[in-house]
Amino acid sequence: MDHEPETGFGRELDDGTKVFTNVTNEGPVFVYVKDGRIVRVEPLKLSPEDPESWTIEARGRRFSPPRKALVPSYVLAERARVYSPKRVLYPMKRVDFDPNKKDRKAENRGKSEYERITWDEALDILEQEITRMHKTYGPGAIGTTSSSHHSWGVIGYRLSSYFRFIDILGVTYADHNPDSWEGALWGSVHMYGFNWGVGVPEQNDLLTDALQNTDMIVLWSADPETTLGTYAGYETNPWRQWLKELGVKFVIIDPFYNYTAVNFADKWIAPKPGTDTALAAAIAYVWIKEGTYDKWFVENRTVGFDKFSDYIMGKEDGTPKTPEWAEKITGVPAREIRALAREWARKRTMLGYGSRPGMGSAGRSAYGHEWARYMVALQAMQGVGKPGVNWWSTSAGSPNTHNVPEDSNPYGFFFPGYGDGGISGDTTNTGAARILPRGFVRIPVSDRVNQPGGQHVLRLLLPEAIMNPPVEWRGKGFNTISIESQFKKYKYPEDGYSEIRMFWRYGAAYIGTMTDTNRWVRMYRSPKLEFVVNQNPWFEGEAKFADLVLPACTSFERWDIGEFSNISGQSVESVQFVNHRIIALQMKAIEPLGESRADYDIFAMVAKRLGFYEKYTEGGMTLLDWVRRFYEKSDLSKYISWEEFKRRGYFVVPVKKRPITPALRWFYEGRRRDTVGAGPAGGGVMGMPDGTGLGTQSGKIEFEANSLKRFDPNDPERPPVPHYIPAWEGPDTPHAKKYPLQLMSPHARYSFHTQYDAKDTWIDEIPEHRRRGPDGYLYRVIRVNPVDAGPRGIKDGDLVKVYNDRGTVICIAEVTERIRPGTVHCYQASAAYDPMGEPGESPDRGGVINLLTPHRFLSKNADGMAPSSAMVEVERWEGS
Ligand SMILES: Nc1nc2c(c(=O)[nH]1)N[C@H]1C(S)=C(S)[C@@H](COP(=O)(O)OP(=O)(O)OC[C@H]3O[C@@H](n4cnc5c(=O)[nH]c(N)nc54)[C@H](O)[C@@H]3O)O[C@H]1N2
Ligand SMILES: Nc1nc2c(c(=O)[nH]1)N[C@H]1C(S)=C(S)[C@@H](COP(=O)(O)OP(=O)(O)OC[C@H]3O[C@@H](n4cnc5c(=O)[nH]c(N)nc54)[C@H](O)[C@@H]3O)O[C@H]1N2
Ligand SMILES: [Mo]
Repeated sequence: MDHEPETGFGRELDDGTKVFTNVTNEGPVFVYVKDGRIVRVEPLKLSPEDPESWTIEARGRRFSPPRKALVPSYVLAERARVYSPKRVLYPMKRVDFDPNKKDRKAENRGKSEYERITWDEALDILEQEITRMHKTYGPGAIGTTSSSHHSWGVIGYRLSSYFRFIDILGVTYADHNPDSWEGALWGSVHMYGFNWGVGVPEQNDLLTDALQNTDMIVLWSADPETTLGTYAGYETNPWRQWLKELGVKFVIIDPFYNYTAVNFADKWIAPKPGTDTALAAAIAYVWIKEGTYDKWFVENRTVGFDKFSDYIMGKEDGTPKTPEWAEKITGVPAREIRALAREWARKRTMLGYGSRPGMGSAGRSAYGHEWARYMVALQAMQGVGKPGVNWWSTSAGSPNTHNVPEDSNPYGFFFPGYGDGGISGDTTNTGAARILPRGFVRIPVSDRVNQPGGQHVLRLLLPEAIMNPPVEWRGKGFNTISIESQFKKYKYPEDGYSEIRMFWRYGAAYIGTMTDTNRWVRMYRSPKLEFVVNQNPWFEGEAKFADLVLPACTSFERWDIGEFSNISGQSVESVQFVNHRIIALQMKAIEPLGESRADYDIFAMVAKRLGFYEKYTEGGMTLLDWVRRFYEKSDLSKYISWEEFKRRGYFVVPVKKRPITPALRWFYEGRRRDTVGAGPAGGGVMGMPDGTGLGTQSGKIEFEANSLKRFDPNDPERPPVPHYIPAWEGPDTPHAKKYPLQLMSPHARYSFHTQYDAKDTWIDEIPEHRRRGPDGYLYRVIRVNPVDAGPRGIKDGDLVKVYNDRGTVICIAEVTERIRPGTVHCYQASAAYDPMGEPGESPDRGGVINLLTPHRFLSKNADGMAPSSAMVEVERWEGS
């Protein structure tokens, strides 16, 4: 669809170079375009005309942030990524896929070549197959899912254009597991509520609180220097510098000497992966034994402590959880555990578990919910909410204005985040309820209902659902509607629904990002999938298993609008992960490369063939029309004219001086909630209807969880009181005989999942990301301790075979003491699945470490992913 010939966007330099604005997953940028080509992408810098930055006064100093967007390294590779030789430039068809033959030669998926076809031919195939699905099988036959992530922009985001399309089309959606927060959602919420925030506790004003009051920060399975506040770029790096300058002590608990440790650690503690719960239990033991926990808080703000204490002190099972007990399990010396416990109790300490509290690889592991509950328990024992004491990972809580409408809160300024669902208006799967009444989207509710949507499936089970149905699981998607919603059982296929026969994959990352992913390869090659479509900007990963590949353009080739780091939806405080609230036009800087198209335009073309173009486009709205609507309906239009916004390309929300309301201070002091955030009744009310208390049954922190007691008081895998339970795959299970090394696969420093990996850009030449093997191929790096490398004859730079029963991956070894002995470390999310023989059965040299992770769930009734519990063996590989 052509956009209006509206002009006046961006500015022009003397030499004719145009400067446009855009927003990436990790921050806003200026885009320089000359002769129709992007020549440079640089971080957006504020000008003196932009509003003043905030200042925090603490301990005799004043702190103010740098006046530019601090984007991470990989954002600087955007230009290279747009022009990557891996781009899909035309619609492509697998050569041996014939839509007019019954035999689709599914077994050739992943092996066959592709041929260029026209958009008309592609649309013919889509129209024929979608119609055939509806007519032959009825509702449910079209399966689809997006990745957890996408490219930035509220109009183009996966919850927006894509959801609008599939909701009208009617599909079987593969729901997302709460990948980022498995531990928190299946664990922490049973102790402190915050289910509406996917288990992440509120973070309001904790930067101010920490600068003023905190003495020590414990980062537990958290590396904010690498994983940021998820979408906040390097905005918080100066915060850690300030804390350091003030003399705040940093303790890092991580089997890997992570980048935050490199920059800031005063103390590094390296437990064996998966044993953190035992370490935490021993800390609790020291506090109880020595009487150094906050007794007043435990008495007045928590329930069930007696039972918890019985477990810790050994009354329940005869085993006191002493530091000596924990030393045997964790490998951390008892004296270090005692020293940490004592210092923690003595000092005002922040605990960051995960790069935002609730995240962290340790929660994506066997019984990861128990670890997450201990993270809640420890701070509950130290009086969470009092000055300087909270759950905080140094990645959230700046003094920015709240993301709530100005007319509902004098300190608010509302601009939608992707979590509000953009143009989808989908109130089931997004936070659209927040924006619908404001007229951002106008189609009536009845049209937004995903017609066959009674059937859905958990994406983690998709391979089994396709190849070996039926399947059953607990919880639908993020399950945030109530604490109990995760207990509900679902099945696929639903009674009377068709199984999935066609799969429309929006994105191409899952072989790199899901677990035990040779399963995904086998699924794609099953004849039960009669037709597979992939829609992605690059030809990589799953795209190579599709019958039809649709070329999506990047967000530099289409219109959009977005705010730095603003998630909104379940996380209205996400605007406090950054230093300035920057809302920018995401300008179409260049024409889409080749015949690639904006996703919205692709969906509109298909909708036209199927007869719902008017409905999908709300009567012919272009992307730029939608952008303009979002400008008008948000608070933006109250502050800056369209003409000026077009010219400047961005707007910085002025900071309003407002009272500081640190997270959970109200809870500590027993007041009504005064923090702004999501939650029942949209902000004022937390757990109890009168606005006091947390979202648990008692309104207090529950050491013994009422919800779990009601569900199954005898569940040995997730008992009402949290326990240390040895992992189902670890150094003490039979797996270790054949595969003695623990594999860690956390989030990559130099890519956002698959999104900057293996695109033939300079990112792949960063030696901590990929390294060139003797054959010139760029392999992913696996870190091996000298203690493990030596006996295996592995030297730095050797190619190695990493394997277990699930698969084999060829990597390049980095021999380093940054990883504890017995453990190897390779970042997850390779974009390049590159099997050396039969797909799904042969060694992969693309570096897809998730071929090796287990698909078993956290525990019996907690159906989340646990990639962190994997055992492997590593040996030298001579290259055949
Ligand atoms: N081993 C291990 N595995 C993990 C984790 C771990 O810690 N360890 N972490 C888990 C977590 S927390 C997450 S969030 C997931 C992430 O897993 P994913 O969300 O699957 O990862 P991404 O690479 O971000 O996937 C985004 C996809 O969208 C595509 N895309 C981007 N922009 C556009 C666009 O404009 N149009 C179209 N059509 N496509 C686009 C990209 O090309 C890419 O294929 O991984 C999980 N997997
Ligand atoms: N650069 C970059 N930033 C990102 C992302 C990305 O892909 N790249 N992804 C974003 C997303 S979607 C998310 S959900 C967040 C994730 O943010 P997090 O969940 O916090 O990140 P992870 O890398 O999974 O884990 C953090 C740390 O846990 C450590 N760890 C692993 N296993 C264990 C263990 O058993 N015990 C202990 N104590 N530590 C352990 C790892 O070494 C790592 O340093 O990051 C976001 N930010
Ligand atoms: Mo995530």
